[in-house]
Amino acid sequence: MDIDDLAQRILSGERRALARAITLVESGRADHRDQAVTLLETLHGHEREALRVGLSGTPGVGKSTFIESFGLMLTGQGLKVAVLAVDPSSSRSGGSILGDKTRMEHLVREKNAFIRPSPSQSHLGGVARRMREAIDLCEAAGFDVVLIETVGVGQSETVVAEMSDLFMLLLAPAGGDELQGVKRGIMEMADIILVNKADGDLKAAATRTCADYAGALRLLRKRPQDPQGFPKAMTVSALEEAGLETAWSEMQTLAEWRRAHGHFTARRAAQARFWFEAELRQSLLARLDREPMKGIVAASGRDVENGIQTPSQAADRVLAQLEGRTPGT
Ligand SMILES: Nc1nc2c(ncn2[C@@H]2O[C@H](COP(=O)(O)OP(=O)(O)OP(=O)(O)O)[C@@H](O)[C@H]2O)c(=O)[nH]1
Ligand SMILES: [Mg+2]
Repeated sequence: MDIDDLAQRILSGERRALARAITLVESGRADHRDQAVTLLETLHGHEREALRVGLSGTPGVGKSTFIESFGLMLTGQGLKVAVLAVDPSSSRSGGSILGDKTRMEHLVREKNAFIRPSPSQSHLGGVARRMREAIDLCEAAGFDVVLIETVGVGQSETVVAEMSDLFMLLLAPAGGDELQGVKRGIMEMADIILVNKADGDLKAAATRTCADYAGALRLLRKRPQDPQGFPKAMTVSALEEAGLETAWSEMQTLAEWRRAHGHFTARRAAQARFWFEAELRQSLLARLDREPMKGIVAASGRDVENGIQTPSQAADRVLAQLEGRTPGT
């Protein structure tokens, strides 16, 4: 594969080249990994800054429908929109892929849109790296907005928030006045809460739910990266395409304020650092699972079992091997 050629085609915004590059970064093959690393290095510094918008919500809340309507509104304004999905549980069926593509049937056909379903990888660490790299590739291809969708399970929200400039939480109207058991930590990450399905019979409930969340948001500790009035809650209807323009203008207001006050760049810098450290830790652990370290770890484990070495002694010896130093020094 000619990596320079692929890089040029990505930079000129060719969607097929982008798709091919994402396949490359997703691949588990060592030679593909080398090519992916070369490609990302070639493109590094040529990316144009997109607005990265994370979007999370429980199954059925309307994420795909929202992205379809919202994405179409953006492409209608002449913007280029990429949609990426993080779904660590997608390996369960491999099915959310097809599901999403059919639910986004209009956006799929838009020439200024690019939709990439979840990879069928279940390990969140691997998913996170692939996602970050896919975002970089989308920026190299000149997309204006990158929407990163995740279904709210496990740690995936945190992962998505750590790679987004803005983080949206999508909620459904609740029956009574109870908050929907949204974990405090997730509320704290949200920049804008979108109460979806504010239409028909659900409209009144959506308005109430929105007011409840607006109240709950006011109780949270003030964050330095927010202007007056943020984080905020608002109602939308993905189905009836209502409130989408307001949502977009709120996102832009927030992004512009953060840009003007240095928070935008600072957040990206902190995220880059976070991912560096995450990757370093993950790579170190992976080395312990590979030969020759794997065998050394296993042998040390047997020594500890048999009382030949203490756990600390054995751990130090293994690390000494990794670092190329004499144990105990
Ligand atoms: N009334 C109403 N229904 C909606 C709205 N948005 C989505 N729905 C419906 O809610 C159901 C789930 O929508 P999806 O967009 O598939 O939800 P999702 O969050 O992507 O779901 P998963 O991919 O399973 O996590 C579908 O039947 C949609 O038609 C809305 O704004 N109003
Ligand atoms: Mg969906």
